[in-house]
Amino acid sequence: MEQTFIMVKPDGVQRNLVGDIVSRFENKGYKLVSAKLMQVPTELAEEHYGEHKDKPFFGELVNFITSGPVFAMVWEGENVIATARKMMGATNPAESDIGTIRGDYGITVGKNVIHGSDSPESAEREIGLFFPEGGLINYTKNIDQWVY
Ligand code: ABT
Ligand code: MG
Repeated sequence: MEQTFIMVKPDGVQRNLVGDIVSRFENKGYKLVSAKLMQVPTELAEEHYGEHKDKPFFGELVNFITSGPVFAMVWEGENVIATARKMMGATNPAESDIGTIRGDYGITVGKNVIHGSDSPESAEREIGLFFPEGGLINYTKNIDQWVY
């Protein structure tokens, strides 16, 4: 089953948006297979954003993502990579539709609340970078067992 890397960025953690963002993915029907609150080391930030290393905003981007804890997650489900990007909305919150995470909570492109892998290759790479220990949980959900 497809998996993607989703991260609530430092602005989202500071603004208490972790619960809402987790709820959106749960309510959509996706399955959480790993999660942790972590401080991103500078080397990991530079590696994660390697594709932007020659851009003028690279330094600011690395400073931002290492400025406080992030909430790193792996979500699983059919078409989760592309659907998560739709749920997040456009990179620039000024252009994200209302109803998307960035459209509802973001204002500027430099601090856009959430990250999600943009392709299967990125997902595999980013899950490896942020969860090098592996240990993604393989389990089946059975709501009927708990609802009477
Ligand atoms: P990420 O999920 O952070 O990768 O964002 P997304 O994939 O939607 O957008 P990309 B293009 O990968 O942007 C990466 C980060 O760079 C920031 N950025 C981007 C700027 O600050 N200025 C710019 O002009 C552009 C194009 C936005 C993204 N992250 N943050 N935080
Ligand atoms: Mg990106």
